[in-house]
Amino acid sequence: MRIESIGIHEVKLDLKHFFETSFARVTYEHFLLLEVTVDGVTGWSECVAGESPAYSSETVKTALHAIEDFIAPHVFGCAYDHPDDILPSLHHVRGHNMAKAAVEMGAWESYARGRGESLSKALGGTRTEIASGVSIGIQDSVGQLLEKIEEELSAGYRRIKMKIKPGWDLDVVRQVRERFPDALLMVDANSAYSLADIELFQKMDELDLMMIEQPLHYQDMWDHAKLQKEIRTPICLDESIHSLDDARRAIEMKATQIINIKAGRVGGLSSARDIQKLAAEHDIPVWCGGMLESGIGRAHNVHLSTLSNFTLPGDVSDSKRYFVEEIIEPPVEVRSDGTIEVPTGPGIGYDIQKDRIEKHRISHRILTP
Ligand code: OSB
Ligand code: MG
Repeated sequence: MRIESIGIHEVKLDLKHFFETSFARVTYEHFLLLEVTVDGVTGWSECVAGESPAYSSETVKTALHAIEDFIAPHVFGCAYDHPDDILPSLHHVRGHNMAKAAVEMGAWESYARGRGESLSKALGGTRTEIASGVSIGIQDSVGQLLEKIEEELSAGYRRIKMKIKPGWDLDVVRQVRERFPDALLMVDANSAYSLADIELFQKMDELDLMMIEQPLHYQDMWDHAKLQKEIRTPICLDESIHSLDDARRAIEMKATQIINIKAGRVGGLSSARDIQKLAAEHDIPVWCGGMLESGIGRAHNVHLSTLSNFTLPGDVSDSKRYFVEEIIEPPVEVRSDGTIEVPTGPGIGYDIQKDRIEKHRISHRILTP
């Protein structure tokens, strides 16, 4: 395999509704789409680095810098046997997982297309449909949150994740639980708390949550292990896990009982596949996280979710919840039973709408050796 060129489209898409986490409220997404040509076949991917270094230290600009100045020049000089070889070949570039993942995922998509098989099949996935959950941001009022949850449950979603932050936590979640006694509920704190908040999480134990996602610091495992000893509700790590080794350490330390896997955060699809396998060997279930992706990143998530240890509903939901205009056809659709059918065509199996990408594009470059 030879990576011959990398096209980079920098895009901004407006969200239909703001999305608020403990760290920020966003009204649009600013991201990169990559066209990676390998042996004459072009694959598409999405870089999940955001405009600001809020979820992780990577940003759109750092990803552009890392890809243009370090990652692309290196991969152009390599002859690979398989997409699995790309991430290890970049070991001399520290960090920048989202930038590396974007290149690797584009190469994976090209690899699957070249073989005439779906990305799911190329990855070794077995599911023909995946179970879908939703992530609901912090709202302006509890009434608004209850209304949204009602809507998503009637649309068929299998589980509801609520974002929490200090001041929007126990009391809000308690009201949600009272209103929806049987729903599968979980919360995501995006690192907004510390060990000083143990009592708050002990009180949450009464609310029958499936898990608490990343309550503590974004680089921590040790304090999560300490917190887990004090509460019954399983902790699920997101921000803290960037590699197979991180996953192993978190499991050994008992810092996580469930793992949220995002290919961008862990350096690509090969790493994501390896983490779900390692987790299975320790009876740790995983699910596919989301980064408010457009259709291209969303489609990658659909295929990744078909691997065998993705046994919990993920944050991979219907395209129509997100952007004013989607850039793939058909959009990713969730059926009334809360599942998404996995496309069987080559690669991601959705058609990329280049005219729409151009319409929302703010820069474009093509990197070649
Ligand atoms: O922590 O999982 C997260 C969105 C942006 C950044 C971080 C996260 C999220 C989500 C949204 O929870 C998931 C989605 O619907 O894409
Ligand atoms: Mg999260």
